Amino acid sequence: MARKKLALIGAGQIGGTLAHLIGLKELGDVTLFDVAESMPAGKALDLVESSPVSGFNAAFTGTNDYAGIEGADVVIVTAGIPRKPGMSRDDLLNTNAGVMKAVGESIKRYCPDAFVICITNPLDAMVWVLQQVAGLPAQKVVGMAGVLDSARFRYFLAEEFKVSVEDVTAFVLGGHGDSMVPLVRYSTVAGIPLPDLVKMGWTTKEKLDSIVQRTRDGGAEIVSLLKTGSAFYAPAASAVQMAESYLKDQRRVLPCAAQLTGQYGVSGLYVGVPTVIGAAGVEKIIEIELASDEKAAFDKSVAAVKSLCDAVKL
Ligand code: TXD
Repeated sequence: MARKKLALIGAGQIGGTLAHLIGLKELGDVTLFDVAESMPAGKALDLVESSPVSGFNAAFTGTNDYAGIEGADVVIVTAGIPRKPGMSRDDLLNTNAGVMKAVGESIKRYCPDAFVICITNPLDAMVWVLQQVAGLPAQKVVGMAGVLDSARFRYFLAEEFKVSVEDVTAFVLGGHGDSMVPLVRYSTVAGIPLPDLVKMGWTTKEKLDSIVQRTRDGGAEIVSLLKTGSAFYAPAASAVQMAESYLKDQRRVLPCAAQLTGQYGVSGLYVGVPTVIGAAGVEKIIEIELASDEKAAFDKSVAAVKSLCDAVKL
């Protein structure tokens, strides 16, 4: 069977890390695209020269011509500008919306059957623009944020409980912004919900609240430490997990920005919700029962996403 093809639109910090992880997991051939002259070709060559050492077989190419993404099975979009210290995710809105328009038109032209994962910020608005411009079915276009936000939440919880990160599950709903909704009630250590762990004396409500806030501020914490650029290792690992679930039909239950068509009382917006990702893309949107305070927080997050989308000028 021919190797799959993954096109990475944006070959910067996340794009290069995506390519490396895809190679190490031998998910398929990789085409890196960027507007930066010859940089994608340089990264592709450097990466594929690592293949004899790391033991993977794949063709890696870099291009400044969108035609290079022709026939891609998966497209991962990081094109645009990242945040600088003091900038909010929302400050990137119209610059990156313009980039998404060009990217969407190229996907429509060269690989309309692809599964598209958008990473570019402000994520919930960018994936919405991308799907509209590309004209692909909504179940084939998702945003990566929830896997990253829940990974951060899971890591902080594992640190607090001194248990393996693999035994911590976490639920994060809503937009990829300060209003994201980490759901304590549905997050667990080996199936034991966090509220029970408080009763068992493993932690306190105050500690959990500070972990929730640190999760919300996860991106800003990295940005302030790096001084230039934003997080890229965990975002790349998160998007690769989504791509792998699609390519291998794993049907992972992953929090993604998916287009809602009435679920949670929302229509026509992309919001972070639990989804099942398989060979058909978003195969299911899981609609959980929210308590009144959780619903209020979710609705606030949806309102923040809507105001971002309303502010997009294409
Ligand atoms: O969870 C999430 N979704 C977020 C997303 C997590 C972290 C970072 N988040 C966002 O991803 C970030 O705010 C940016 O919007 C993207 C990409 O972040 P990255 O750190 O990879 O940014 P870089 O290193 O600046 O890479 C962006 C590349 C860069 O090489 C530019 O030359 C290229 O995008 N670029 C373009 N490529 C194609 N077409 C156009 N128009 C273009 N403009 C810039």
